[in-house]
Amino acid sequence: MKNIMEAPFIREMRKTTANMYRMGWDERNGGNISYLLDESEVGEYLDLNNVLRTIPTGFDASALIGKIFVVTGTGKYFKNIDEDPETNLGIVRIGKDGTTAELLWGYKDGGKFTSEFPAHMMSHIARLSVDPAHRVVMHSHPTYTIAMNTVCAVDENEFTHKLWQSNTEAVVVFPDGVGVLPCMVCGTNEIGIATAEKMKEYRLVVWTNHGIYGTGKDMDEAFGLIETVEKTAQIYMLALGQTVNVIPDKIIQELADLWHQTPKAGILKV
Ligand code: 2HA
Ligand code: ZN
Repeated sequence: MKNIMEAPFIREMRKTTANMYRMGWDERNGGNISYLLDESEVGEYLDLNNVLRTIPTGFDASALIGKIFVVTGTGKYFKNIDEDPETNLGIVRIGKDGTTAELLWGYKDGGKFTSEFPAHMMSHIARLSVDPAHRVVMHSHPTYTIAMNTVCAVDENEFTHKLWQSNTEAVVVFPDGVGVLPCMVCGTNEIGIATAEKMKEYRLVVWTNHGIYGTGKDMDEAFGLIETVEKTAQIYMLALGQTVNVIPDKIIQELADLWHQTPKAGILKV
């Protein structure tokens, strides 16, 4: 058996969560990540027959039976993951009943996965249904994204348009736009269901007054999506009330054309 601390997926979790903390996106226990792993790769590091304990999921995850994820722990700080991955992270497999998770490694202090586990798992199901290469769900509290969401209507076409108008990178990085949910109680199955519904259409979903979800086929894609929204929201907020130049719709369309992207329909007037 190889040393799990050397596993690429554990290194990636340590590096990414440390980065997100330093970006100022994940204060205290804010934020969570789940990453769908390849069973044969995990099998190089762990005995897949050795279930340490089982944890109820609280919802039906039948669509993910047998799938293995590394997931950040509830109440745990991104700041601390790098120095103690085995306490702050866990590797879980969705059990045969679809309503329990089998702990294979981690949560060493008796802990469990993030309170946003329903939103994560339901989002994985939704993204896998439209993109079989999908792997990562990342949730975070980036400051300017939350600020911009505070001053904009809960209207995903309008929010997406404002982002595309503020930074020429935006339409190229997220031509599919940003979904927006109204303010809801977090940590519930209800917000999970609502998030997953949006995830059938979007890789990015804003939770009003709370934060953002980014998804992708790897850590770079999910991180890069959130990073680009946050950078653009920062530009928007720094210029708020004094904006003179916004990117015209014709240029937004031409940027998308240049990079062979199709902007979400119904936003641009060209
Ligand atoms: O786990 O970010 O949404 C802390 C959170 C809850
Ligand atoms: Zn949160």
